[in-house]
Amino acid sequence: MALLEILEFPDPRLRTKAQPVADVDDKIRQIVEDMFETMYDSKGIGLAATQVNIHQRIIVIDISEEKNEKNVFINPQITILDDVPDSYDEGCLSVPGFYETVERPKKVRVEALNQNGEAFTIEPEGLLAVCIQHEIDHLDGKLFVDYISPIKRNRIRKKLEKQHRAQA
Ligand code: GNR
Ligand code: NI
Repeated sequence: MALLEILEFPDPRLRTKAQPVADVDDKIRQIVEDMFETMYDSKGIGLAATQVNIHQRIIVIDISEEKNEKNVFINPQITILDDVPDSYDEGCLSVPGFYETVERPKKVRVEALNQNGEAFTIEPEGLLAVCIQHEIDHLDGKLFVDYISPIKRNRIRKKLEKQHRAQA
């Protein structure tokens, strides 16, 4: 078990495109466990491997109140089922303290492997659909701030850069 460091915007490593997992082995299962530990410790509902500087296509999510519903998505493939947009006030552990409304397709299908390497398909709606799309974006080097105006994005970037300088 280990807590991993979460990269913060505008760290350029968050722009890395993650590679597919070739084999769901014990090493991958260890990464998944460390990602859950890190996500729960940070009070997040999801975490993509990119955020902890591991550039493989691995996502963990738990949107339950009780924090007892682990969902693992390895090599996720997404299909938009309903292009009708749904807006949600999104936050991100890599953009701490900032929330902005983002529109995404309301209904998607996601095919992925679980931590045992077994394929499964879900058709999430609501918060789970939002979260999965947010996490898959991370694996492609994308952040929710890419959907907001450049003025707002630069304001957030400057505030976080200032915080990072103060911490250094
Ligand atoms: O903890 C998180 N909450 C959240 C709220 C609305 C939309 C998306 C998210 S994901 C975020 C954790 C995170 O940064 N995952 O990448
Ligand atoms: Ni995020």
